[in-house]
Amino acid sequence: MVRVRSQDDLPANLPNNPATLEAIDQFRQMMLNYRSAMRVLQTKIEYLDQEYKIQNGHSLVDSLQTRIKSPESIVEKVQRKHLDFNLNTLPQEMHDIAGIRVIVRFEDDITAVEHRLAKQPDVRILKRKDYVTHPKPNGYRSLHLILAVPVYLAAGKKEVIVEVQIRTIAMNFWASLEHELNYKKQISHQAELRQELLRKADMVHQLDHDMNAIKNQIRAESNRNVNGSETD
Ligand code: 0O2
Repeated sequence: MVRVRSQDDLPANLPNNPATLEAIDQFRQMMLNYRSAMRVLQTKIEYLDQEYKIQNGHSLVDSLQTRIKSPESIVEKVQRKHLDFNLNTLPQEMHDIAGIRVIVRFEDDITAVEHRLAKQPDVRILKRKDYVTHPKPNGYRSLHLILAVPVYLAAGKKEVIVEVQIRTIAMNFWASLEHELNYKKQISHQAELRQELLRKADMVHQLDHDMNAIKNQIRAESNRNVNGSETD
């Protein structure tokens, strides 16, 4: 187990009592578990993308982002959602401490990634939130999967929860700007900007739909040509 070696490792104003030191150790171990699970899952997604490319001649994943929530952000979410700040129960209550964002080009690719992840024998899908088919009222679209991923510790196997968000490049473009608006408190005309973003969400949805249709047309034709030339 990781130990806090001395008071020197701690900020000066933190009480140096056994309960505090143990809580810090527990928090460090918890964050290590999240980092390990996230890496395991990241490797799995990279491999399934490479396998897809061998089979289909093009990539499934455009890019992949990983992040561990900072302690500040964890505390902020605990307060915002009125959760209990208890390290034993937090992993069950907050599912996005470790997060992977998978950015794909086309809407069809979202389910393709999901299906491949679902086939991984050691990954369990605990929860699925489909904001693609059912967008949030603000226009947010993305597929969220809450996954349990095994990590192997000195004490044995442990399942750790990782949130995977799968979305198109266009959905990600929209969500990153909307996220920026949420975190900027001093912006004037917030309500108007939100309305504007909601309208843009519709445009993003239409663009995703159209690009997917064009892609299907191109691929259907190129498949016909390949099959045609094989039978010639
Ligand atoms: P950050 O800064 O990205 O970490 P739940 O208790 O499950 O109902 P929760 O945990 O908020 O609610 O789950 P949800 O709705 O699946 O959201 C988890 C994460 O998805 C958020 O984490 C965001 O990253 C993203 N997300 C959800 N809704 C929106 C949205 O309306 N706009 C944008 N831009 N992102 C969204 P955090 O901790 O809120 O933020």
